Amino acid sequence: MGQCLCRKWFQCRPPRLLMLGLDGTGKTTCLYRLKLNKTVQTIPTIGFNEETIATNRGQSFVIWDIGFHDRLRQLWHHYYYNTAGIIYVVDSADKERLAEARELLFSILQAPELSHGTPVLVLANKQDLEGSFHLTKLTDELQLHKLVANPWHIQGACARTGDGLHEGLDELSRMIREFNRR
Ligand SMILES: Nc1nc2c(ncn2[C@@H]2O[C@H](COP(=O)(O)OP(=O)(O)OP(=O)(O)O)[C@@H](O)[C@H]2O)c(=O)[nH]1
Ligand SMILES: [Mg+2]
Repeated sequence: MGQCLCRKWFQCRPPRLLMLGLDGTGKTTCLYRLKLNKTVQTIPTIGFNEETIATNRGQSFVIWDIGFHDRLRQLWHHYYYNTAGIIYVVDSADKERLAEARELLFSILQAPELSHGTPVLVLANKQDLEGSFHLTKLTDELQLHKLVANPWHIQGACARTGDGLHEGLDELSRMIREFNRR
């Protein structure tokens, strides 16, 4: 009975997206830019933030922004069940951590709950910073072409202005619709 109610509750809610990425890439700033259309002052997220966000086309998603804190990362897999899509946030100007970002992305997508085609939006955030990598370079560095089991899209973004965020979400929404049709 309890399990049945729990499943029904999940089914009534808008599809859930997980926002993941290394610490300080701007996940929380992206989330609240989408929600409030302003730049919020953030501190490293302990636990997670949850907000319901509507796309330009009126599709709603529940987005969970999960902190990167070391101990929390070991719990990430508990959130993978019933995830409609991943928003993977990268700091486009942090060239020294791109290899780490790539390894993290590939390790996330090895999880059985996500490895069967869960769509991925890579948000190349902080495009406003001088020296930030362009999308083609980031695509190479992150080796996105090796992601064959998961449809993916890379979108340049700036959480401080909101540039690219809704475009990225629209594309993720399209990939999720396509995945669900199959
Ligand atoms: N210049 C610039 N700074 C940004 C942008 N997005 C976020 N920041 C800054 O990056 C810093 C970290 O942002 P957060 O949103 O806290 O990062 P986070 O990914 O949530 O970090 P954790 O919660 O520790 O995992 C803050 O100082 C933000 O203001 C952006 O697009 N451009
Ligand atoms: Mg955060």
